[in-house]
Amino acid sequence: MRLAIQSKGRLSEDSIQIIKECGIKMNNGVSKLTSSSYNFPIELLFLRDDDIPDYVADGVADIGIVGENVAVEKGKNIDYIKKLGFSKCRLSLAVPKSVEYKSSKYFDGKKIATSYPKILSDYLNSESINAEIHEISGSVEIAPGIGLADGICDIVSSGSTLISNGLKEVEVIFKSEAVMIGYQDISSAKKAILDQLIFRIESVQNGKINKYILLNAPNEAIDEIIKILPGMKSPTVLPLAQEGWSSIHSAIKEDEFWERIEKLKKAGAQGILVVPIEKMIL
Ligand code: PRT
Ligand code: ZN
Repeated sequence: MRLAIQSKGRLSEDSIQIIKECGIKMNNGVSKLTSSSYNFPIELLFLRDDDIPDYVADGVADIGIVGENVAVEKGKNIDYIKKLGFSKCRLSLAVPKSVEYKSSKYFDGKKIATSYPKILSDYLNSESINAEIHEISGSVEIAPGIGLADGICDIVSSGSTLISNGLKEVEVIFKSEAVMIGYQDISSAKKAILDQLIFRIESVQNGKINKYILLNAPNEAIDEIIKILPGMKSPTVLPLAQEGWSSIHSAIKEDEFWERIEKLKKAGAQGILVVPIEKMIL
């Protein structure tokens, strides 16, 4: 099965990382274009991100990892398999900071520079705004300053590029993150490999959002503590060497941890340890 990933850029490192975390080991081949694995039936194809949707739509690559912004902009016939949680960004409209902006109606009759004409025109149509789209391929943020456009539609992450170009973000029109896309007519043999890969990716993702928690508590407190800990099924309770005390083990979502910790302490928990989980199979 062929997986297309970005050869060099913002998506590359995390795309390779996800493969590594799935236990897939790559051969150090001589080719800069492809690399195959010696312990999983997969071959990586290194491409420019803009080309990935085309390769996947044509079935030259069976799956690919690309920003949703690029996948949707290309508008190809591809399957959206899975969001991957990295390279999060947004596509936003921005105007010079001196503009008194009240609503998206501001853009009626205006000129907007962007590298994302499709996503922008879908947005403008949905808002019934009649604006002129000026497509440029790079350095979109300088367009208003040189008189090329009244506003821009571009990728924003921290927002510092906009600020340093005297612009302000006024509308978020699309939210993006890295996604796995797939060829629509994938063979059943490759689909089986893909299912294995997805299973591994989900195990890694579940591991990342959960923590393993261990704590000690007097036996009288066990029932209450178990109510506070959601756990995978039910927490493990092991007797401690000290009479009348137990150790309780469970998994807890990282974002639930801080709100529950106070309750656990009040219920009598002591010596609380929270450790990372590498993989979690539900
Ligand atoms: O060479 P190739 O064509 O493969 O790469 P590329 O230069 O087209 O893409 P690359 O590597 O820059 O980005 C790949 C993907 O990363 C994008 O398609 C997005 O899905 C995602 N991504 C996440 C970003 C950003 N964050 C980002 N901040 N892509 C671009 N930016 C740029 C943006 O264009 C703007 O110039 O960063 C600037 C804004 O950043 P802030 O932090 O100043 O707001
Ligand atoms: Zn690109």
